[in-house]
Amino acid sequence: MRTVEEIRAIHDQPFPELVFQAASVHRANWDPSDIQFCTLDSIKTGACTEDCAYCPQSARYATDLKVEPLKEVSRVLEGAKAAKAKGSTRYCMGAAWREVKDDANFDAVLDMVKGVKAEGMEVCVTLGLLNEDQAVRLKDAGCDVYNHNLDSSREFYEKIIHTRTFDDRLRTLANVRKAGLEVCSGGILGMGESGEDRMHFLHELTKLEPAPESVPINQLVPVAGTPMADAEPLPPLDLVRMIATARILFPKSRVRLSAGRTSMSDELQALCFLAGANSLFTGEKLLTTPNPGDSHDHKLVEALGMKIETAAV
Ligand code: SAM
Ligand code: DTB
Ligand code: SF4
Repeated sequence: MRTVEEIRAIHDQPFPELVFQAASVHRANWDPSDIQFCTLDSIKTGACTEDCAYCPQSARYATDLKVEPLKEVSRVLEGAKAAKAKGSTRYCMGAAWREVKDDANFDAVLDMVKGVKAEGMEVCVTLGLLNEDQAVRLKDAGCDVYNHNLDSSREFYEKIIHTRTFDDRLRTLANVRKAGLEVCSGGILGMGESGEDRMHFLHELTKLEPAPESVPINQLVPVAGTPMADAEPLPPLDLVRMIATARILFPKSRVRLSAGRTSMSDELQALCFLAGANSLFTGEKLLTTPNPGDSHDHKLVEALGMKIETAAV
């Protein structure tokens, strides 16, 4: 495992060296022309008890958000079919919950998992904290992946979230692993974290063993009403450096260029692909905020002569 200093040395290389190294690692492990399309579905929206300072779904902030209870299973399956028709091979269902409870809602989520799996898609869910038994139930229902982000360094995490701890997050990730699910874990950039926080965040991710199969890198989507509404925009080259460093640290993982793409130029996204990003969230919406949309993404992939990955891996 690399030290924080070693990670910083990778990250701080001259930009051409860094991107070349990342691109070399990328092509040694993946087809660099391939891009995975994943689609998000917010199956339960808003009214969350947590106080995550970046999140429009927290009940504590006055955001312009329509709160919605758990979606019906049939509506979720319609969404999955539509996403598949547009090239998506992974369907990721997110709930604004602090934690999973053993109730009828969880039973309904298990039915959603079974239904999406039956469509032949990779199934991912992100439901907050969970215990080992709940992780096993997800696995048994056919779930492939659990998303649970570390979000930032331990130190910065504890400044922006007070209703649970970094160690709670790590415990959930351990439960996910024990159940044999794949791990999807990454974070958010542009929240006001320091460069040091970013290095410690990556270091925490490298401490997960085995490595997460996917690493989503989100750029903060600043939402009016949240404490981060006026955060300074992330310098675009900072994003590319973090994508490239993640690619080098996680050669065999998917590095997903996640939230924040509506404020990125096509050229910036192309640079991220060159630096090793090989997965996107597609569709008109992320969970609650806008996303570039299918026609934009199909055009972008075509303009770059890249190809959408066709089958779930
Ligand atoms: N409630 C569950 C949890 O927190 O684990 C699952 C859903 S939560 C919305 C999933 C992830 O979305 C968070 O971990 C965070 O990384 C990301 N996220 C939330 N709000 C965001 C924002 N405004 N900009 C970028 N990413 C955001
Ligand atoms: C992840 O890392 N990013 C996605 C997914 N995992 C669940 C969520 C992004 C949410 C952005 C803010 C919103 O749309 O509410
Ligand atoms: Fe709730 Fe998840 Fe948003 Fe935090 S990130 S407020 S836990 S939905």
